[in-house]
Amino acid sequence: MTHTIRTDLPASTVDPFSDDVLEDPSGFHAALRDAGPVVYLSAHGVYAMARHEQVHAALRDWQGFQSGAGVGLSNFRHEKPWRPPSLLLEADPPGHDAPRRVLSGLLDLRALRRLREGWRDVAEQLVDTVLAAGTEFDAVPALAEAFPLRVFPDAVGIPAAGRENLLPYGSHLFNVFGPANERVAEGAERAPALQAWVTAQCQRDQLAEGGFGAQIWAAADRGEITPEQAPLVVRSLLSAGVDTTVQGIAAALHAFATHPRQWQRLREQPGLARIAFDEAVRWASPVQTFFRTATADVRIGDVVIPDGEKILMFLGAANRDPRRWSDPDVFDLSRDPSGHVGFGFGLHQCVGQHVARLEAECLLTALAARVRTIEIAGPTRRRLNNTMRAWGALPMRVTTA
Ligand code: OVM
Repeated sequence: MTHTIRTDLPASTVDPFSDDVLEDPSGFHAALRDAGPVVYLSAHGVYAMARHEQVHAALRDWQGFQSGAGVGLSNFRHEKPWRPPSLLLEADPPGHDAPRRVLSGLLDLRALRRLREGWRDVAEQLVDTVLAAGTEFDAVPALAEAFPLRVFPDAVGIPAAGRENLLPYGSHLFNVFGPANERVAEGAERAPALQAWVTAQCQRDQLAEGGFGAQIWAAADRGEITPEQAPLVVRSLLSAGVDTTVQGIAAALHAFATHPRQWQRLREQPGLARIAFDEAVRWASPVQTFFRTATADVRIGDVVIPDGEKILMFLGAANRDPRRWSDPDVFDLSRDPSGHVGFGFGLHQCVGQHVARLEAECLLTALAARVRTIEIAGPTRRRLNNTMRAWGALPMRVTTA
């Protein structure tokens, strides 16, 4: 691949999607932030923002930095998308707005109240079962995967069969936002079957009465979206709602296992569970990056980003920018994490964030009532992904209360 060479702005030759960077991006993130407000990434011929101020401002400016040309490296102005684009994530107003309105209505705090009690019971049961089996376990499958997979697909209303496809589907989907590297190649073989399975779950006759899926179809009956849009809106739930919450919860568990005093604070004050989850999302940024595309020549300081160029937004770097946060690398329940960009910001800010917070709150509260101490019990392992900062294994040892 050849790209225009820009010599008039700070540049980096580092590939943000290489194994080394994904394993531990902190040094690269610091270098990007320090290089300037906009940095050219010659490995992919794209621009980058890693400081909180610029990332926040660009995410807010949906007119200047569009999503409709794709939020991955692939530019839909020139390349055919690998799947029909998301009506929310990969869309701009006005088309974006009706699907967004339907989902925000279904997933707002009030609408989720009916789920709280049941999810709390499931969390308590799950934690009791895990603890009954022993005080050493891998928290990724035992808790971080088990809890969302137990509550969320039921809430959407998809059939039980085939749910084991959700995580492999998500893993590939989040890889494909990056370059066509070996991670994408490894997932390519299974991708068509996973895609077909997900598409089939989005049809009206598959979706249980009362679930989010059926409610999306009901919104189509009321004319709020078209019947053609309904399955794609359901698909957004299945795409954005599983890996993200799994890895958000994994991040919170890892944070507490490595910050024992913060765990004690949560135990003393379980009402901190929601703040704790947002602080974990700031601290770990499970969704690390998304691209935008410049809709005109845009000037940032002395740099002009030309129309049509891709800009990589480093959410994880912005969330640890010392220009914005004091002691950014410290996981601290007494900080106010609001303003973090771990859920994005602006028009596209995570429409499922209340679902994610409710899941995390239920699980953390159930754990805090039963577990006195948590520590890492063996070698942890990352699951490298082009978009997500994910855990593959988190061996933990707990003592019970
Ligand atoms: C979607 C979608 C897919 C992946 C992530 C996401 C974080 C949305 O299909 O709408 O948001």
